[in-house]
Amino acid sequence: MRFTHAIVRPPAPTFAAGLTAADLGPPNLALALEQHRRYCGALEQAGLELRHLEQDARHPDSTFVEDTAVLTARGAVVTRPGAPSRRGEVADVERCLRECFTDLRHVVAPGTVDGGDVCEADGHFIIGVSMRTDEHGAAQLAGHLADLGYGASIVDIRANAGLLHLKTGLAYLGEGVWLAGTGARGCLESVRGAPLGRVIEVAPEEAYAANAVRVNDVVLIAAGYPRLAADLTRNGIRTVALDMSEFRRMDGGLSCLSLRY
Ligand code: CIR
Repeated sequence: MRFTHAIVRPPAPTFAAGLTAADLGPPNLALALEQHRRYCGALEQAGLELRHLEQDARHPDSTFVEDTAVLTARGAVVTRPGAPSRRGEVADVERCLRECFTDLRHVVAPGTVDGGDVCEADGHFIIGVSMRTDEHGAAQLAGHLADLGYGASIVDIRANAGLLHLKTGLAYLGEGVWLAGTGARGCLESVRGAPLGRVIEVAPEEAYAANAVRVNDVVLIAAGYPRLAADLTRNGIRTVALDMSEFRRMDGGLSCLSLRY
């Protein structure tokens, strides 16, 4: 699907206080802001008009806007993030979504969903039950998507300790092509209804790079993962590499920094 817009939010002054298990040391805020600016530039270059939310110091993880909603061409679903410290992030995002989506739905308690657990492939949505997304939330989201006319498959990724979210290890690049880390590849086998052409495997030492994102004619990838970059080029896929070092320290990847629609 072609995107025309994206919602983004720069990292907050409190960014270093966010949730992380990465053990890579605290992020440098100035560098994170610079990397975020470049990320925004790449989205604009890919043809998107950006809606910038203001920094939110009350929510250190608020730059990871992807987790707060699931956007489709027919409507939007505001999530209820699995981490209690992140629940308040949805208010500003919802306000922004109200201006562009007439059909706006919600995941409600006790369900939880993080948008990072939702991978769309040509109108079919794979929803990962994870540390953050639970069965109630996944079922609610699948119901909303069915109402909007979309199919969904629910997969359980909890046995995969390396996956915070489904999209930590899986990306759909369009035209039946997937990117999958070793832990996430198996998810695709149980999925019915999603286009399954080629799977490009991400080497274990480049696992972080599996969180890539297709934006119109290009695929944004994290800089510093030469094997994956070469594999994509060999497959005729145009890539744009972006430095993500400071977001990686906070367990965040490329897809989490925007909500595309
Ligand atoms: C968190 O743990 O919630 C944030 N520090 C990182 C969220 C990354 N989001 C994503 O992968 N969709």
